[in-house]
Amino acid sequence: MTIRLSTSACPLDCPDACSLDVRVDAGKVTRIDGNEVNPLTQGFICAKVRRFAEHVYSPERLLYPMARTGQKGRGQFERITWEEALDRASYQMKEAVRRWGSESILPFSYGGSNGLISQDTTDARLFYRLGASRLARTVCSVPTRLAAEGLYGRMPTVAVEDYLHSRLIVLWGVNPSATGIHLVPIIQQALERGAKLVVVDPRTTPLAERAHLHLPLRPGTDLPLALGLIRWLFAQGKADLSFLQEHATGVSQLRDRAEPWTLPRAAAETGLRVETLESFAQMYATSHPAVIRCGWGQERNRNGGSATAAILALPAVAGKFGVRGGGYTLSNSGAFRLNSLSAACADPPATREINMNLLGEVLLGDERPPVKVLFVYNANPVSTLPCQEKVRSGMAREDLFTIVFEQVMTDTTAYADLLLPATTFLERRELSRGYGAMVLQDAGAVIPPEGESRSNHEVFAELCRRLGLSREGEPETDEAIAQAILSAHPQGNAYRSALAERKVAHPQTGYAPIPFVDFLPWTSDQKIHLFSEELDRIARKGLYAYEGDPATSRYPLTLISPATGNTVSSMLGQTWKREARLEMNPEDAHSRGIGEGDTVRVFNELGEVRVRARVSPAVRPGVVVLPKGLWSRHTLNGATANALSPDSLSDIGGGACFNDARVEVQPTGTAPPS
Ligand SMILES: Nc1nc2c(c(=O)[nH]1)N[C@H]1C(S)=C(S)[C@@H](COP(=O)(O)OP(=O)(O)OC[C@H]3O[C@@H](n4cnc5c(=O)[nH]c(N)nc54)[C@H](O)[C@@H]3O)O[C@H]1N2
Ligand SMILES: Nc1nc2c(c(=O)[nH]1)N[C@H]1C(S)=C(S)[C@@H](COP(=O)(O)OP(=O)(O)OC[C@H]3O[C@@H](n4cnc5c(=O)[nH]c(N)nc54)[C@H](O)[C@@H]3O)O[C@H]1N2
Ligand code: SF4
Ligand SMILES: [Mo]
Repeated sequence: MTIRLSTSACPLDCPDACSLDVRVDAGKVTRIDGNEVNPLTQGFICAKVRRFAEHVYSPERLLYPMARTGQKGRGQFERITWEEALDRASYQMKEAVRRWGSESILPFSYGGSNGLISQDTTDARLFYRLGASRLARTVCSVPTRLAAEGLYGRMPTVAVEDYLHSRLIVLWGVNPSATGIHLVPIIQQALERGAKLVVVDPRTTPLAERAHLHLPLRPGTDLPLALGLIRWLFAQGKADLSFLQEHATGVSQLRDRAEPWTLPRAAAETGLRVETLESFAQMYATSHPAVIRCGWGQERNRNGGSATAAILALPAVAGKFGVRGGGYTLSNSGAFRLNSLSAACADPPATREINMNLLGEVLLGDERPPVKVLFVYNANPVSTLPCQEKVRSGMAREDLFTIVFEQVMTDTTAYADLLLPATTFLERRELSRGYGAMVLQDAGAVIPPEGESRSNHEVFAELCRRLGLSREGEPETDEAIAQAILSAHPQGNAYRSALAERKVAHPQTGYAPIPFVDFLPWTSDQKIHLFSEELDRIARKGLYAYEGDPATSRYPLTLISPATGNTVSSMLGQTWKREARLEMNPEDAHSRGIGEGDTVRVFNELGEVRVRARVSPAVRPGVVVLPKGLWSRHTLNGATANALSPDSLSDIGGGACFNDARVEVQPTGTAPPS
């Protein structure tokens, strides 16, 4: 039996971008582990990717193109050839252009792969040149990205390895134990060296249990908390005025907007005690170096953009930059300044833009032209979008032609007219860039494609050819696309030789650069814009303006849906066999007559989910938790948290409000005796 050891890189939607060792026995992947190519990986990876072979060889793997035979939503298909599939796809797109105009085509993609080759290359070329509607990819990280861009121009942020040097680590709206596991041992070591840990999260996450201070605030109240801290820093003479003088603009406007948020008022709004806020403020003011790991939990509500901007303003106001382990961490995806789009020769046309959070609304509404062809790839909208019932009804429309390009059968594939089988990252080349770890990796295929699966760039290049949209000499193969992406960057050659020598490249700034030592903000004037005019212009009610809690007496509980270690968004959901639980505080459970394991109805005006309850003090009163990324099979009635999340939008950037659902919970049955 032949055994081969190959290296690869994980391109899944996760900040850590692990470097991998893959063992292949007789052509099959038998073992996946971490190696040391990406220094952050440190030789270990998450359980999900260790078991990724279960996904590659899943009984639910899509191996051939298929066409719908039964009713929409039933998931009945027959095998067809690629030739037929591509003919049908091309025909449907051409017909849509002819009958309703090119904007009746909507490409729909998001986070299946964060690799640079499989998104925004030949796919963009196809849809841009067709003149299709454009998709605003708002389901995640738009408010955080815009806030970081507005204040700091998306400069690279503190490398998580440098947390070893921090004396205070603040985890704000982030749960690394599930969503970026390589930070956990680093925090552990920092704690052993005497660092303090603060966690701002409505739930007692595993790291909140070990924190010196946990602020279980009401969801959506991060803005008053951050502004309260900012006001306090100024009022107590703890703001670093000389740093601000030298490096920041907009200081007085920020102070004005923070002025109403005294600590007692911020405490009342966040549902925390004033003493807790005071302790936090004192710890933050007096600890050096101090770092804030800002996550995404706080962005997914009506105040998400301003809240993130205010959190990111804190290290500037308190003068935390300029030392190793001081400042903040958010996404580092901008650090490489690589751009697939330009390399693919794809220029966005001025066509209609559709906010992906409103997919259900758009499919059901009277938009002109109506969406007639929906092309889904790298995404699982039935599982991951708000207003799930609307998305389902929209996708069930008989006059909508839906193409789903996927690796496995999902809740979304059930609505397809045409199914195209996609390769996984082990079956194709990928150029992967981390958004936490500052690494770029180029990994070839480790095994041949399963069945007839094909990679994204290949299929979209072929569709371009069939529709007469290809141009001579443009990059079409993985090699040509990878080279074009690297060549489009002034440092491309340096990246290329680093990849050849060490299998990994780091950005120009270095692997773990120190903000304000190694570079200044990437804004036009290299200053921090604490009151970005642009953010103030685009924010719904102006920058740092707080919108109050939309809870009603009918739906008094806030439902949040954080990530778990079982899936990456919804990906790998088919390998997770257990029933999901609704977590609720004992106070909320007992007042409703709900006990551990009882079946409950979680509902609001948008829908209803039936699950069993887990009664736990790990979630604060007034908040209930159903995980992100669930599939139909994980609940008792087939609906998931997104059946309850609204399609209202965040203050900045039209982001999703997954953590802004208001619900009521009722018991429907008691647990069977165990
Ligand atoms: N295993 C695994 N890893 C992942 C993912 C996954 O699904 N599974 N998803 C990947 C993706 S796509 C992303 S975007 C990142 C997300 O990474 P994280 O931001 O860490 O993920 P979340 O679980 O969405 O949110 C983090 C925390 O925010 C808390 N939270 C909810 N509402 C609020 C609020 O209003 N304020 C504050 N302060 N906290 C709040 C939640 O309780 C949760 O513990 O993780 C990536 N990594
Ligand atoms: N309730 C709730 N919902 C949420 C969130 C939440 O916090 N709460 N978080 C949101 C967040 S942070 C995100 S990022 C979104 C993610 O939303 P999506 O991007 O829709 O979710 P994924 O589960 O990543 O779906 C990616 C799909 O692409 C497929 N895929 C993977 N690689 C490839 C490939 O190379 N080619 C093709 N054609 N397909 C591929 C995978 O099999 C998977 O089914 O979900 C959001 N949904
Ligand atoms: S999902 Fe994250 S932790 Fe798991 S292997 Fe990929 S990059 Fe590493
Ligand atoms: Mo995300």
